[in-house]
Amino acid sequence: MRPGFLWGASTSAYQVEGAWDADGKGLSVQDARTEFPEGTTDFRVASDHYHRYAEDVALFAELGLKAYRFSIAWTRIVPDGDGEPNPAGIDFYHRLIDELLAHGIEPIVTMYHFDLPQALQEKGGWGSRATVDAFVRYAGLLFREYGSKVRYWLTINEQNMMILHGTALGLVPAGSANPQRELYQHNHHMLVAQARAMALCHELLPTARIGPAPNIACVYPASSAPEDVVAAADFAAIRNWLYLDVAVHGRYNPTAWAYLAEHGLTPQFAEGDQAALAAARPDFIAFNYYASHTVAAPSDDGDDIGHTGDQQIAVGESGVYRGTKNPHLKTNAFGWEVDPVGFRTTFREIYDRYRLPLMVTENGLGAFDALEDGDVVHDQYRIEYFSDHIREMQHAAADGVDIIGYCPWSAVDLVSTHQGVSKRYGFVYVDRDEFDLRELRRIRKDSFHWYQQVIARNGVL
Ligand code: BGP
Repeated sequence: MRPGFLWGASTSAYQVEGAWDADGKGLSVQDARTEFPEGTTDFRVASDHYHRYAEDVALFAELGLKAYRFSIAWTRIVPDGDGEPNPAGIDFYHRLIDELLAHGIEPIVTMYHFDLPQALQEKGGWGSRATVDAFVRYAGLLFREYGSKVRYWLTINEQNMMILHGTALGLVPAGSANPQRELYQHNHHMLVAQARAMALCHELLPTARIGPAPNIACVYPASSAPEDVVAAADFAAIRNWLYLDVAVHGRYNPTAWAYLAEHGLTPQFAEGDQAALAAARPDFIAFNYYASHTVAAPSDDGDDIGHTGDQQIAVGESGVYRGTKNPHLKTNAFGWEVDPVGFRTTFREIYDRYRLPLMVTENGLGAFDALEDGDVVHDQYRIEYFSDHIREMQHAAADGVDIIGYCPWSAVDLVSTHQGVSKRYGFVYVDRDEFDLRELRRIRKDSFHWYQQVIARNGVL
């Protein structure tokens, strides 16, 4: 890759830090969760990165990371989301950032990764415009505190997943009368919050770079039948472009807007929203990529909840599109379709549409890793996954796409959003299972040694 390429790795606060109530931290919606899809999931201790960050950063330095993408827990900085800041929480991220910089690792900061302050959630969450103002104030605080040290900012992680799977990710309480309608209003508020935060970043930190971080998937039509092709384009507009069109161009994607209008889901604009959306433009686009989706035209029987390409959540919407299995792709241990060539296509599609530099903020393989005698983890499957994806990323760069960084998921084992601690992603193994924390020892996996070589050779596989 080009000189200065940001070879990195990613985590998020609530999945890695633990210390859920330490040093004045407030409760987030993740801490307040009582039900988990796959049984007990422990975000309270997680990988205890909060207390072990120095040890972890030393491992990242040994790995050779040029960048580390992590999120700041809003509730460490402002425990109730919009009141008094918490000096101890602010200090933690200063220490983490200083440690990274001391090792020559560029910090890439996500401002919000699924962990809305519970106090804001109780006042209506993203359904309330007060949350927009709270986010912008929180953003200002981050820019003022860390702006002299942090060059790369990400606004909101996977906003599209929060909307598309809103009840699962806890945005809208189960039992709401019209969750979809509420979610698209939440979405609009997040888009406005993001635009205002980007504008504020540019005002306060003229040399910083800021961008959105959605999950973007390659979408295939199930066949060359024209109806399938239209359904795939509709799904891509609803899943991908709705979010990026607003972030980049300040206006909704017309296909997605037509879908919202047809289903009675269009959000209410308040005075000033359109101007706020139009006034901000990102400096780059970050995206998370795990899998592709294959989509067919809706069926006549109205049963369109079909197959899922990833996230364990069915894809399909009656009368709009139906998810199908892609016969050309293999699946991982959790049923996610693995599609490295789709990664190349996704780079090209995003770059063609927006002509902004691209950064990958997540890409990775969840697996049941086994710790063997002698403290080794032979995760050859992960090495293959990453080589295939890095190779395709290099093809995309050769195709002319401007790519500035690659931060796979995850730097170190952490708690999976949907599937607890048995599903692992890290280059570093954390010795614990669901109920037994052991000593949370860190063990370098085979993929650690492999990625170390890849970085040292600037991507030569
Ligand atoms: C993304 C999230 C991450 C991470 C990843 C893997 O959607 O941004 O937080 O969890 O997916 O998902 P999972 O943990 O469910 O396998």
